[in-house]
Amino acid sequence: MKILVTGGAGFIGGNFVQHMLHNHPEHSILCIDALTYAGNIETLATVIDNTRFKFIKADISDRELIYQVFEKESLDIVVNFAAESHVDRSIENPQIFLQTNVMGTQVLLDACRNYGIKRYHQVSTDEVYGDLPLDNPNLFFTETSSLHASSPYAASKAAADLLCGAYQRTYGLPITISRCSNNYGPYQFPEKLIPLMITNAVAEKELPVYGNGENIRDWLYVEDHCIAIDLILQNGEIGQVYNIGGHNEMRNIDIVKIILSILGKPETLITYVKDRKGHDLRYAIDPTFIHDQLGWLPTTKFEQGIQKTISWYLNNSKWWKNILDGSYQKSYETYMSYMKKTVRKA
Ligand code: NAD
Ligand code: TDX
Repeated sequence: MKILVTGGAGFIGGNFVQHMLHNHPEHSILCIDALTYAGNIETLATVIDNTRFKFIKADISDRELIYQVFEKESLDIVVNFAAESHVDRSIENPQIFLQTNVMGTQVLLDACRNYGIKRYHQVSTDEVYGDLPLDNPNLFFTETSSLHASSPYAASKAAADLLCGAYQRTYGLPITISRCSNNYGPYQFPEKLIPLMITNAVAEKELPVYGNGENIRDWLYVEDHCIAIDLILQNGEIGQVYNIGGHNEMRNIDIVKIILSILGKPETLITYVKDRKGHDLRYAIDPTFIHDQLGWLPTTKFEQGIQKTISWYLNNSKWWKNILDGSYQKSYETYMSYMKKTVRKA
């Protein structure tokens, strides 16, 4: 099978590309990514020479270019990770979120209609359900919970999900959707809670905790998310939404304290700052459906996952330091000149 992975130079997409190439020698992967501020070709360093992997720099909302890609490559499956993904940025500037997350998804769906694919999978988020109260731990999001997006980011993801559902029903497109809780692990851009806290703690900089730090997120190790999507591609039911989460709810402040403790840094680095506008209180996924239907369960416990993640950031400081000093944005040109060199040699 030939799989198009969009957004593969980002955090989860990059982990998914590695997961698929490693576990499925029968598949080849074409990755397209616009290399926005969140995309980093260095995330794909371990696969760039793989003969079953190819990278094209492209914006999913560029209809002409995307159609050219579909025309040229005989694609079987599309997995759409490409998105503007940071809630705080969506509060500052919602426009690009609608452009990429909604219009970009529509271009991909239209391309799938025109060129025929076996499966389109939309990578969505639990944020489309809004939030849950802090004082009722028995409430969880299920696949039938109603959509109540709080941030422009969440609204754009919910809009894309509705579009996917509509294309499935109206045009019979073979679509599946997954809605996952907060991911953590290697290659996450250091603007999100866990990598920001790790990299700031290493540098002994302040750790900004929004509000009182009591908001709750349901953390999932990124490899477990990749395994779930892999299973949905293999055995998922067309038209179905799958919630993915690990029953691993934690308060932000507790996460920050764990990171400081593992790194041996003082809690005096914690700085309480102004709360995020519209800040969702609690996310919590009920993963019963994907467990019953596809046998999926998360395998990495938080205690192991956070140790592995911190070790990864300590052992790969070049990856995130290149981001912090901006030099990662020159990596694509280096990659291109490397590719030209290998073509000339051949
Ligand atoms: P990320 O920001 O790390 O990566 C996004 C990637 O998409 C980047 O490589 C970026 O260059 C690329 N991209 C952005 N706009 C593009 C465009 N117009 N065309 C092509 N590529 C473009 O995001 P992530 O955390 O890896 O999230 C991946 C997907 O998973 C997103 O759809 C997100 O909504 C969803 N999700 C993320 C989480 C999480 O905790 N990170 C949880 C649930 C769902
Ligand atoms: O500096 C910070 N301080 C802080 O207290 C940051 C960056 C975050 N926070 C809080 C806000 C949230 O309650 O930590 C929590 C997690 O924040 P983010 O890492 O920004 O994630 P979140 O807003 O929960 O959204 C994430 O999960 C769902 C991803 O970014 C989304 O792409 C995904 O859909």
